[in-house]
Amino acid sequence: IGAVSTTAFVGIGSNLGDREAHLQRAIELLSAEDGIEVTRVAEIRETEPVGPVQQGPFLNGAVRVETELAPRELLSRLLDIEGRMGRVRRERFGPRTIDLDLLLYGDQNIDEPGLTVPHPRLHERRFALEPLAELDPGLTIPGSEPVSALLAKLD
Ligand code: PH2
Ligand code: MG
Ligand code: MG
Repeated sequence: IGAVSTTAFVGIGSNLGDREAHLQRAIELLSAEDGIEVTRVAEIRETEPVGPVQQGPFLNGAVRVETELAPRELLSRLLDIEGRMGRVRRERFGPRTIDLDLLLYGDQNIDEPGLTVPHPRLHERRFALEPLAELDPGLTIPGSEPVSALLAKLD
């Protein structure tokens, strides 16, 4: 009660199994967490896999949350939900049933072992920037540029 709340953005993705069900379930579990309120959900989109691994297409989305949790605690809830949903970590950047990434936490820039915010690859990833722009068209990435400008550069 009375805790200060911060607006944060979480990216979600899946490219294994019932991808849509995984995204919906992840959003439900996020909403059910104490200290996290999901305030807006971006449309889910199908995206071609980006990165070094050949794999199937993703469904990607993002949510805006209001949270009383510190960044570390929020991150650990995301990882906990991934675990509860049965995510098994195999190769880096490889296929996954569910991926919850902390994209932005207020206007903070954080660079600690295991916790980099804004997400380090956000700037180059259309599949993360587009849902962010939908959630908040005027959003600027702390320490960087408006999401709209970053998207324009990817064109
Ligand atoms: N996640 C990755 C690697 N590549 N490609 C798309 N389209 N969507 C993702 O969520 C994604 C990816 C590793 O986190
Ligand atoms: Mg990811
Ligand atoms: Mg991840």
